[in-house]
Amino acid sequence: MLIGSHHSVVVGLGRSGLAIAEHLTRRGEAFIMADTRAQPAGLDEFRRRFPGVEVHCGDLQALDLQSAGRVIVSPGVDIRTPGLAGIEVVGETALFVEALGELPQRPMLIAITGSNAKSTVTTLVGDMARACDIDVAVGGNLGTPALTLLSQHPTAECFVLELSSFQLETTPQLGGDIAVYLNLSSDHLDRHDGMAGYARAKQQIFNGAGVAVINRDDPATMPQNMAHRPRLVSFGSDYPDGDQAWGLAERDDVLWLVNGEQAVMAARDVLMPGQHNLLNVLAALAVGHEAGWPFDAMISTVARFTGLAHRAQRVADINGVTWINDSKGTNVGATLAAIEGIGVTLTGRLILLAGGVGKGADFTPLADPLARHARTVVVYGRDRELLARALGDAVTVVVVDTLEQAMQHAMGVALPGDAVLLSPACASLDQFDNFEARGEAFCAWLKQWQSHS
Ligand code: UMA
Ligand code: ADP
Repeated sequence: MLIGSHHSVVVGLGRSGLAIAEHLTRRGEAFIMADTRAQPAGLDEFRRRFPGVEVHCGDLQALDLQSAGRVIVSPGVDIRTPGLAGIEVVGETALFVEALGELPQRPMLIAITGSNAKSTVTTLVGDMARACDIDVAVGGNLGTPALTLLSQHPTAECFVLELSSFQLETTPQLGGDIAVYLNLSSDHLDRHDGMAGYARAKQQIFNGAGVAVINRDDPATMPQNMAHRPRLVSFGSDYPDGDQAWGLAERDDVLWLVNGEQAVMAARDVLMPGQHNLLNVLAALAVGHEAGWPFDAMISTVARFTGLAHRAQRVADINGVTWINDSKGTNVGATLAAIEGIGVTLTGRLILLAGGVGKGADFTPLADPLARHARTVVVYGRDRELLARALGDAVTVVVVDTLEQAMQHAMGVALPGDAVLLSPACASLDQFDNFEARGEAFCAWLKQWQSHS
């Protein structure tokens, strides 16, 4: 298909593609929609909503993308796809940034990335803003595309965006007033030519940033671009040095979240379990403080925030054993944080349930913390043998087929004071539709078990 330079091409007919299509239509800009699948799910609806727009389905090499005005790709589309490779592309977030700059009064932009904890911190920051009576719009990778947020909340004072590496990779100049980089661990390596490419994409969070909020415990979160130095604010698990730093400190046997010398709130008032969640709260407080929001409203928001479903959520207490649903633990970094974060809080030991699709990850970093905190690891699903081989020298490993069998085994071996933790370190797709379905199956089985006992 021949494309004129006055036509943009939008690739990916999903949520981002629809948001881009609506945005370009509002601006009266001509575009063609493309999707590499022969029958993308939203095709009929798209044709109904955009009757005049040409749609191309299938191989992108059939399109002459070189001559297109702009090529705008959805985050799920690999920029190395044949036909796209070598062509300059932007993403939906880049269009959002452009549109934000055209507003008469530019709202505040808070951008949050990291391998793990993005959704938790983004949601908490959004809740804090609302508690401070800020007109705020919250979305991005969390669910609602940034351009949709902008059309729904044209007068918002503040946008809080969760951004994935895929979204950052196609956003050359983000310009966040506050840019937050929570942590880096291995994930999505198939999309970024390995760890270096993944880390490079994440660093784009700092392009044009005013303030960088970084993690002192994770040096990979430091801005690397020497040509642009945002002001640094840090959080970490140690005692913070100065008022640009947030951390943890014990005072009279009580653990506090502190900002420099100032004790801000007691750790026991944080409802989400585990030390990793204290770090998440520190990051959110640091953001809110930089945004100029008052402490009292932020602290009471934290004290009400129970966390998101499927993220280290306590879901049952049966005969003194706590059952924790961390089904969103789909990579080694998340499971590591759950083991360390929850393990230290127990009087007993952990029984970890792990397994599914390992995405080629190296599971050996889990061995040491499991040796310290676990009674048993029960592995199930497609990559159970890989997990068993990586962990078997450090801890007792039991191999079963399904999550339900893993739960049955855990029920038999757990002692009062223990916690059974579902944090699979793997994707769920071999046995479930998604991580939510896996977490719901875990909770449903527990309910059924409780009603029969
Ligand atoms: N498509 C192609 N070719 C491909 C891949 C996809 O044409 O090679 C097409 C599909 O046929 C489909 C469309 O692209 O029609 C889907 O686009 P998409 O995969 O970019 O998904 P969206 O619906 O636009 O949702 C995206 C994010 N999805 C991904 O990054 C994979 C959503 O994050 C995000 O909420 C949404 O934009 C709004 O910003 C989801 C996600 O899984 C939750 N994110 C990853 C994660 O959190 O780990 C990064
Ligand atoms: P994301 O949006 O980055 O996937 P979520 O908030 O959905 O982040 O959490 C994903 C997983 O990461 C969950 O298993 C959660 O328990 C775990 N997690 C939460 N906080 C941290 C942290 N500070 N470090 C590592 N993992 C974490």
